[in-house]
Amino acid sequence: MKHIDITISELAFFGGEPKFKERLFVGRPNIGNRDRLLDRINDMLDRRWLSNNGVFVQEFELQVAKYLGVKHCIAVCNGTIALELVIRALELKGEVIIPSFTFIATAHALQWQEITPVFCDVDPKTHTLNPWQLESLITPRTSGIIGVHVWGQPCDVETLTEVANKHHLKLMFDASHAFGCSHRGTMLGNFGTAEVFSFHATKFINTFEGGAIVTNDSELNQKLRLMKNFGFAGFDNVIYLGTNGKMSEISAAMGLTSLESLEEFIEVNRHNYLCYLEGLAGIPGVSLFPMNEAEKHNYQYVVLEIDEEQTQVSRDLLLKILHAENVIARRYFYPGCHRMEPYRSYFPHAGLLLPETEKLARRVLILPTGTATSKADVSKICQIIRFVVVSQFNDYELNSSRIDDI
Ligand code: T4K
Repeated sequence: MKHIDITISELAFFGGEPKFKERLFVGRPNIGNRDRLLDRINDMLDRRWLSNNGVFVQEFELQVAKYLGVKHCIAVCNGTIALELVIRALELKGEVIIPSFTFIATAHALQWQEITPVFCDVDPKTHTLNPWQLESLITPRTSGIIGVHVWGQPCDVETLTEVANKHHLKLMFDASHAFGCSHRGTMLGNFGTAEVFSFHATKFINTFEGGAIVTNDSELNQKLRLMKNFGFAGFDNVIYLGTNGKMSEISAAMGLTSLESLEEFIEVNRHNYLCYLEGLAGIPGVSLFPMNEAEKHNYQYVVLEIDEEQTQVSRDLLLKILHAENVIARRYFYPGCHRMEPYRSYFPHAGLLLPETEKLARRVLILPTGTATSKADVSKICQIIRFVVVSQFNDYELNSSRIDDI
């Protein structure tokens, strides 16, 4: 690991030159084999078939289903529409229990259909739904549960399934982060009645914009296929209420190209993760969310947890210092869905039942990874963090009002 010398005054936060000339982003897209992509785009143009269940979409659906070992894959235009479609197809209504510690789309997909998201706390170890608290939130209006495999970490699917069965609730999963991850040897995508993936540009497998629903339920598959295409069953024949959730051919072309490099992307992510682990080892109060090496994982989110009492440097100060160095780290999912509109106005006291979510939202920082992030980048990021937390920074007479001013 190449060592860089840093002094306080050289930090960009205090007016020094940023350590990175170009900004380093979380969620920089993986591109894959450009020639393969361009060939596919040329084929698509030659065929003059750009959308509506074209050959690339069909091939993409087959490959995703095969990879996950699931019966049906329905490719759609993004992960949010995928959630909305499943919620509607399962006839969820009234209240649905979800974690507040998730991307806002999980909550919005419900509220959009006038279903109330009821926010449940998460287990601080796994960052996923706490099934024990969940049971206490069930009311006569509850119709379902949406677990989120946040960071690709599987929910406690066994307990959630038990609770759902016991109370006759529908169970689905938002697996937006979890393509390529397994639970007890089975690929995520096989749990609940249906699971939803996002293939947004920022995901390690991307279709520019895109998503997919996977299910082993053949009846649900038929229904979803109608729903994503306005309810059309052949020319001029609408037999169901639907919307436009179709994936385009150019998206599927990108998806197929992405899938060809899947193992390589995972290897790069894993390598970066291990470099972060090594580079951050031993810094008091700084830890990386652990990845279970016994399972398949995509390693697409590098999740740093800052214990402010130990570091004496707040997560938000560290964020500002990294941003000044052109490392655009992110605070997913600050401040928690319950503190965002419209939920903040609807449920102003929701935070009282969400202590772990509130703590997590204050301690998590996501660091750049993926094919656009090199080993040298990771090393430099780690050294900045180490310097800020461990070395002279703590001795430096930095008064807090000065930090607040920035
Ligand atoms: N459920 C969960 C649990 C999710 O995490 C998400 C999406 C969904 C549902 C909904 O799926 P989609 O409908 O999006 O398919 C980003 C993504 O936009 C979002 O897809 C993702 N989760 C979320 C975790 O991260 P933002 O608000 O951070 O987006 P944005 O545009 O700031 O992008 C993040 C960074 O990526 C930027 O700093 C710049 C970089 N970037 C982005 C794009 C689009 C690039 O370098 N190149 C690009 O082309 O939400």
